Amino acid sequence: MSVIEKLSSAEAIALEARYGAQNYHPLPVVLSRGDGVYVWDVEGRKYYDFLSAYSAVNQGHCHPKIIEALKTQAETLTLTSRAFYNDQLGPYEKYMCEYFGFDKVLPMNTGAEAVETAMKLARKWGYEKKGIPSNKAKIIVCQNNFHGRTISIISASNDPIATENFGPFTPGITAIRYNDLNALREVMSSEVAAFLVEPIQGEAGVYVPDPEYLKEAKKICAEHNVLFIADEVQTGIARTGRLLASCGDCSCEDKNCSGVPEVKPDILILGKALSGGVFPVSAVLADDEIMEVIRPGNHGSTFGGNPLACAVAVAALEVVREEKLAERADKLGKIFREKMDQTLQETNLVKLVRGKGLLNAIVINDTEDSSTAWEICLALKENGLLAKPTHGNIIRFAPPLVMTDEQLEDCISIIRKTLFEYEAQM
Ligand code: IF1
Repeated sequence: MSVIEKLSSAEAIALEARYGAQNYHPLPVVLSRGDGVYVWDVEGRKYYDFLSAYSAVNQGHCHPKIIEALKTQAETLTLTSRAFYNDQLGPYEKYMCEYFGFDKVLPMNTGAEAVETAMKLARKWGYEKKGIPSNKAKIIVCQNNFHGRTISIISASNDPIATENFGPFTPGITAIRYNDLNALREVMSSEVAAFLVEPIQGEAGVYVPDPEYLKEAKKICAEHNVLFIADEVQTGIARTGRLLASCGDCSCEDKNCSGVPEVKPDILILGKALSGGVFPVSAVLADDEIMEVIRPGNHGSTFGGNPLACAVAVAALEVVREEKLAERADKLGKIFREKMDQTLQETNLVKLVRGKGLLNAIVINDTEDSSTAWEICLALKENGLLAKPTHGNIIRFAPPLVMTDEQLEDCISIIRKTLFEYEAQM
């Protein structure tokens, strides 16, 4: 008999409280099944998933094509380590490079690992190609960023909850204001190796920069021989209505285009939806001139580039193309923001709606330390839709991109109804 028996929600929550490190404060819902845009709790209640595991499940829960690839590869070969070649990695790397328009890919597992990889790559490039004096390389980041949880990455964070009592921190990181080109110009120097940026700041509350920001930032970096690194772990892979969010600053109209001629990052970081949320798969892409500084022994990971991950990622990327998910996200996102803008006129509860594609947020008309957004999320859950507040007064809305027009209409009705009911009982 399995050690894990069928539990009630209350029992499952009690077990996590008793035996799990308390590093999260989840919404009180215990999920046991997912299919497309839906998830079910252990009592059998059905919900729309409006978080998609923080944009990892862009292709929808348990997508049959991705699960089929997982099953087939799992029965064949799962892990070899990079001490030996495997027959999935080469074809995967070719597919990735052609798909995103880069010479080379470095496979890793989690988003944070891929960000770390990009930072190491940028530093090494800085010393060996740019000629930065030993141990002087600087990486520029933006205030209110979120790039992950390792010590070096939190060294770039200004969020006290993420950083307090985790020092000492990694040196060589300077934070400037996001969406501020002058700040970027001012910080440029012969010791700067790279500028690391989220094309849309996710954790900060889905903060969309001015049009042309990325394009201009890339230009400034190029003028100073500084690498432009796009962290598209959350924004990438069709979420924002383009294959990559950096494409949004480009004049090309092809939503599935991966050439990114004007704002092609020097280093591209991907994770999350690269596997459709099936398995931790992340990647760092760059052209030869940069990636060639990495030599055997410089970097690696036991699981990075494992055959199971490769097979799953190829299937996940095929789904994005076959089901035109970038176009769906673009179309549904426009409908969503239009309906939410209209809702804004009808209630005082919502101050602002912002986002791109299906990465959106509403700002609740209350302070950051209020419980209003949390209570609205509890009410949304009661009405069959799961979303999570961020920064106290912001609610992020990021459903799977496989949603139909009718399902989106249904979700908009649930959100409107919940907001109006909540306001009425205030
Ligand atoms: C958690 C937020 C989302 C990311 C970007 C790297 C990573 C992430 C741009 C690291 C991860 C997560 C992790 C998740 C919460 C979350 C998040 F609320 F913090 F901002 F998505 F919206 N770069 N984002 O957004 O990737 O190592 O986690 O695979 O629970 O901490 P990872």
